Amino acid sequence: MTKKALITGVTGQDGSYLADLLLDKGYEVHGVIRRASISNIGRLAHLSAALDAEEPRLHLHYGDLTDGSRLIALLQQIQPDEVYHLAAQSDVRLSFDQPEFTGDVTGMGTTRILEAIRLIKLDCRFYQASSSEMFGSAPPPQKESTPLWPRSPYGAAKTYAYWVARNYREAHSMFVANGILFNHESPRRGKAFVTRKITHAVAQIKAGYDRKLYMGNLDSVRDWGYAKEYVEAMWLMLQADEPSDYVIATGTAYTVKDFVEQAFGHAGLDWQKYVRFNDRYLRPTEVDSLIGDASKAAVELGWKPKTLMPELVSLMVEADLKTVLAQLSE
Ligand code: NAP
Ligand code: G4F
Repeated sequence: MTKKALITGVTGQDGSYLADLLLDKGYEVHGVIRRASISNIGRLAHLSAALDAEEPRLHLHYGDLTDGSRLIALLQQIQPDEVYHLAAQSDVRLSFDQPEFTGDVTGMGTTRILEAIRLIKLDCRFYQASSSEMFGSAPPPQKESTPLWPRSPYGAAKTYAYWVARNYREAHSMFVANGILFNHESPRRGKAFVTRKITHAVAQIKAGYDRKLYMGNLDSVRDWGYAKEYVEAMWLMLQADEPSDYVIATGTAYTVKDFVEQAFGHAGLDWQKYVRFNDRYLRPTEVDSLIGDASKAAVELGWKPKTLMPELVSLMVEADLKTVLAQLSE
C-alpha cells in the first residue's frame, strides 16, 4: 500500500526537501499551500512532473494554519498516514514586530491541526517542527532535557506548540514526535535568514554589483547543519517504534562572523570591505549561543550529520554564484 503524507509548509525550505525525500521513497505527497498574489511554489518547480502527471504523486491544496475548518476538511479528505507539520511564521526578528500573529500561526496553528486529527479520529503519525530557539538563554550544549528559556515571541510560540504536541501524545495516546532542530540551511533557505543573506550578497558582489552588506549582531553562535540531511531525521522520527522528542544538530559552533569570513573568503573577497553594521537587524533580546547535542538521535534513530559548516558555506556560495552568473548571461 502506498503511504500518504501531508506536509504543511511544503513551499518552505524544509517542506521542499521533505517532499523530494518522500517522493523518492514512493509516498503519495500532499502539501498545504497559501493563496498568494504571485506564485509561492518556486521551491517545488523541479517537481512539476510529479504534480502534472496523469496520476500525480504530488498534490497541492490551498489552506492556512489560521483556518481550522479547512484543516479538518483536508485531513478528512486526504486521510494521511503521516503528517509533517512544518508551516510557521518562522522569522525570529519579525516575531518581535508581529507577536500576536506569530502566536496564532506558530503556536495555535499546531493546536488547530492536532485537534482536527483528534476530532475526526484520524489514525496518523504527527511530526511537530520544534526549534532550538526554545532553548534561548539556556547555556549550551542543549539537549532534550535542557530547560526551555525562549527569548522571542517566536521562541515562546514554538515552546507552546512543543508542549501542546507532548500533551496530545500523553493525553490522547497519539503518535506525536517533536523534532528540536538546530539551524539548518541550504541554497533553498529564505534570503532573510543570515546564512543565505550572506551567500547571496557574496555572489552579487562577486558578479560585479557594487553593494554593501548591512548586518546586525556578528557575535552570536549557531550550530549550522544542512537542511537536506535534517529532513531525513524528521522521517526517521515517524518510523520509530515509539514517539519521542529528538534534538537534531551537528554539535559544532561558529559565530555569524565566522560564517561571513568563510563565505567572502570562498569567493576570494575581503569581507571587511563590504560588511557594515545596521541596528535594524538587532533583536530586543538575542539568543547568544545554540550548540546541540544530538546523541539521542544518533543512538535511537541512527541519524548523524554529514555536512558541517565549512562545506555548507561552500555549497551555498557556489549555488548563489551559479544563479547570479546565469542571470548575467541571459
Ligand atoms: P520557511 O522556509 O520559513 O517555511 C515556512 C513555511 O510555512 C512556508 O511554506 C510558508 O508558506 C508556510 N506558512 C507560513 N505561514 C503559514 C500559514 N499561516 N498557513 C500555512 N502555511 C504557512 O521555514 P523552514 O526553514 O522550512 O522551517 C520549517 C519549520 O521548521 C518551521 O516551522 C520553522 O519554524 C521550523 N524550524 C526551522 C529551523 C531552520 O533552521 N530552518 C530550525 C528549527 C525549526 P509561504 O511559502 O506561503 O510563505
Ligand atoms: O539566520 P537567523 O535569522 O536565524 P535564527 O534567529 O537563529 O532562527 C532560525 O533558526 C531557528 C533555529 O534555532 C529557527 F527556529 C528559526 O525559524 C530560524 O530558522 O539569525 C541567526 C543569527 C541571529 O543571532 C541574528 O541576530 O544571526 C544574527 N544576525 C546578524 N545579522 C542576523 C543578521 N540575522 C539576520 N536574519 N539578518 C541579519 O542581518
